[in-house]
Amino acid sequence: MSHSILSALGLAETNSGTYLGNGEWSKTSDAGVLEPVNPTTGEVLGRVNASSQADYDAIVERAQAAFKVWRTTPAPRRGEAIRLCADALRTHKDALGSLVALEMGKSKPEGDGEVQEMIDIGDFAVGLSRQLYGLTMHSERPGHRMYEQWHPIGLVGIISAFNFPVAVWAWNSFIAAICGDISIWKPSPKTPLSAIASMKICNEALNKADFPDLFFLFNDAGSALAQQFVDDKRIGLISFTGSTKVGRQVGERVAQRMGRSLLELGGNNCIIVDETADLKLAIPAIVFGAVGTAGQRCTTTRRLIVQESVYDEVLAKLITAYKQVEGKIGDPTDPANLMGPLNSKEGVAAYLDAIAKAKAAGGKVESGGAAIERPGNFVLPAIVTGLTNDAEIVQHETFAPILYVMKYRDIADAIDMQNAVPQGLSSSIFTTNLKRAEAFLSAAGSDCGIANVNIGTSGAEIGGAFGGEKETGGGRESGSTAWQAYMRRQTNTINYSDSLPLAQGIKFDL
Ligand code: UN1
Repeated sequence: MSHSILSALGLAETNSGTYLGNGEWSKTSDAGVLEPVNPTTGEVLGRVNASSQADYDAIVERAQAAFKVWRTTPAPRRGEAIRLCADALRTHKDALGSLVALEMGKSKPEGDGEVQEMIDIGDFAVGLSRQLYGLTMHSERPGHRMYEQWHPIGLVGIISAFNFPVAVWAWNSFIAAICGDISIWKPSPKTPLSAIASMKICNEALNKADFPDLFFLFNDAGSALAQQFVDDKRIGLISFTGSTKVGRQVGERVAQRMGRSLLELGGNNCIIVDETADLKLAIPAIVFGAVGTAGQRCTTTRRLIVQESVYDEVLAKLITAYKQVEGKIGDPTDPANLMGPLNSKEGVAAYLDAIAKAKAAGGKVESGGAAIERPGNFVLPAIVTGLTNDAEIVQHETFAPILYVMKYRDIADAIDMQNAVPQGLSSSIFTTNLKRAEAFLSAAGSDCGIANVNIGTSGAEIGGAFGGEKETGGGRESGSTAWQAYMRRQTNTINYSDSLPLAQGIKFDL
């Protein structure tokens, strides 16, 4: 089964982890090997030869050469290149969705959904390639025109995480490409095969149509090349998705060299349910948010704050729904399953550690709370009650399906609780009360980058800007005006008069 998924995408038992451009994959075989593990069985899925220093040097040089051509290619023509990538992804959606399910461990429908996100951002990028608008200003001087334009910044470095092994690359690289940039990708060492397959699909489509190389790839056996990447002055923007701990280091180091960084770090996302909420909507939204992707989305629902008058009813309904999920945990490549394994053994250890800490702090495990006795990294999704929002474990993002359920009396307290965590990614309220919904969305409401009404915290559409505040890192990627992070803004003033008036009315008579 795993063999047929790999071979459908042209992957072999041993693969090069380095795409050098011009259809060329590096032959390096002495820079270490990555061995991604099937999280469902614990078996090694395949081997990936890591990149050498020489590979890295060649990639950056070739990317710089490609940029010289690409930066003056008309943006709508750049859009055409991405249209071809999106079309190729449509052709390979089923196979790539299966590979994501196999290697990452998310369910097959979610793996397909992740590829759909790539296709959607591709379509968005095509349209955007005709809409990289700058503003025109009225000059204070007669006979002068002022406007701004957006130019590409050059090379974009993408460091992505295992949980969205392909979509986050597409969010960054497709938008960067229509902006005129060339991107270099270092994927998670846990999901290199999904990265290699994505590169093959997109670069083959580009090569066939004689486009220059827009996307490069390297895999690092340790962290030496990744560190060099972060410190490399030739990389104008580093877009990093991962933990707050590592993201803080990346942000500091990129700032040290006056580069730009785009950080997508941890979340501690919360749903508020008030006494007017439609529970037919709220319960499935909470369950998908908390259990989907086995709790390994940065947008996963980790906290639930329920008005005290409906608390017992909501908790009972959730426990019933969790029992239904428990019957559908298994091989993620089987589309009948709702939940697969955690991606790694470390993920299981973090889950068990968080459950132990929650219990030690006085928490009660209402559902789940244990690993499942079978091969692979399977756990039962957990519901924990009895902790306060300021408990240390509740304040912490554990990348696993653990939901802390709490009570509130007044909506103002619920909003304060929602905001009282270090992270600020996604948030929702379930209510049919218009005033409460608007208060939640107001400047005095949720402090997150994403705030929703009557839908859950996860599963954002690509059309909006994606990202969050505080320890989530402040970056925005994907839709809306997130493209501006991949370009440099230039203000232009043109004098078409016969005199040289100075701004601010300054006189400087020679
Ligand atoms: C992530 O978990 O890193 O909003 C990204 C969502 C997805 C993206 C998540 N569209 O849940």
